[in-house]
Amino acid sequence: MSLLTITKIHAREIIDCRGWPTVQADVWIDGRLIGRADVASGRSTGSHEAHVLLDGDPSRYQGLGVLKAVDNVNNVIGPELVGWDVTEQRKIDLAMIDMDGTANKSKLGANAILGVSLAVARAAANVNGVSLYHYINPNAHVLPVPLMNCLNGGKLTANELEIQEFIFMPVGANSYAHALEMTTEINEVLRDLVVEKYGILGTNTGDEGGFATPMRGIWEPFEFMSKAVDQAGYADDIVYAMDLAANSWFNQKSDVYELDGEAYDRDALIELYKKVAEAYPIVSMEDPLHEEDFEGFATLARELDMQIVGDDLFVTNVDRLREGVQKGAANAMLFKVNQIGTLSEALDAAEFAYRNNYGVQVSERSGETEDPIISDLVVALNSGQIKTGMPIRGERTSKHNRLLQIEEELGAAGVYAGRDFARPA
Ligand code: 2PG
Ligand code: MG
Repeated sequence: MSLLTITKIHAREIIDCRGWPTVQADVWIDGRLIGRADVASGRSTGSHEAHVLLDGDPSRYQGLGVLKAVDNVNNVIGPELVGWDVTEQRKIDLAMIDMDGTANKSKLGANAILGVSLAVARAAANVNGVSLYHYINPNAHVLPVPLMNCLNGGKLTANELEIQEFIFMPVGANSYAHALEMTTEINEVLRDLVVEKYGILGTNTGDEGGFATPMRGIWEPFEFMSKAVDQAGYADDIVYAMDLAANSWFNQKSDVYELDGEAYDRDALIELYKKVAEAYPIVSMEDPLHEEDFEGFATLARELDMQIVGDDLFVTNVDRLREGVQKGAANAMLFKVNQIGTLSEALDAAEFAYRNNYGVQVSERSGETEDPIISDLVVALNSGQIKTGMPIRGERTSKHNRLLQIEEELGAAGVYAGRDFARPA
């Protein structure tokens, strides 16, 4: 037995920021607990994501318990991996894929497999005495631009706004710390503007910390955001983005998008996007069309001079991304480890994206825990951009605070991506 040998793997059921159960996994090396990781979960999920194994037992957590997934770690995966070298990430991930044997990890559960995969990576970094981002990539050095989704709608709030996330990006900041400073100042102005028009209840927040104000349509949120940015004095430093999560307001039966009382076919919606992009400096749109419309995503990538990100479209899956690349659909991939279920496969997808000149945007899930692992992953990937919620809820602040630590750790070697967020130099 070497000092790198896994001696025990143990999982437990914990809760995420919605109070829903999820998996936490521990990896022991040489008789000591060395690595721990939590699994995040989505609410506005793509239909091609890896399978989250839930108990379905209505007597606990309305069926949302994850004791079966926990049991699969403790009694199936764990015993099999005892004796393995913790630094063999890829072999371990492949072994779990093999043990599961299904295309979407539905037997053991992507939540079980991912918990182990991430905890193994953490343990390997810790046993080597280095930060996780550095363990994954010794050349990691890019601090990402945070995508601040300050006005929220869709499935992540209780308002009528169809579009899920209205985002500002502090590209003119000179560091991550400076980006956070700008963010807070802008958000406080935005809060005042919201209260002025909608009263204090308008500042209740959604799952990711943005205001869930009863706004409507696509124009009003931009009016508010740009006013807040102007008043805060940052007009030259801020650009805008959206996660439209268009699946959730696409009517499959009638093949139209239903937005603020109007029905748009694909072409009409693209025309609307063009108009909004003429009026505001929008640099990135995620899921502007429904998850099967590769053709429409290709039109957008051709006709709009901005980043088009596939989330539900690609689900961090190399096969979906390959189809996208072949068709010229979008030009960036959202990176969510739990969409695919192992760290190795998610890294494969990012590498495939880069090789085909697609950008990579690392993302939170709406159901997060305090575990800041995506902050290490975004730096490891030198991706240049992270979507991780407004820094006003604990499960979101943990990511921002981890990035502040990493920025300090990297010191002069670190570079804030700024305006190069889509393709950091
Ligand atoms: C998204 C996310 C996170 P969820 O659609 O991008 O912002 O939501 O985790 O619910 O899929
Ligand atoms: Mg999304």
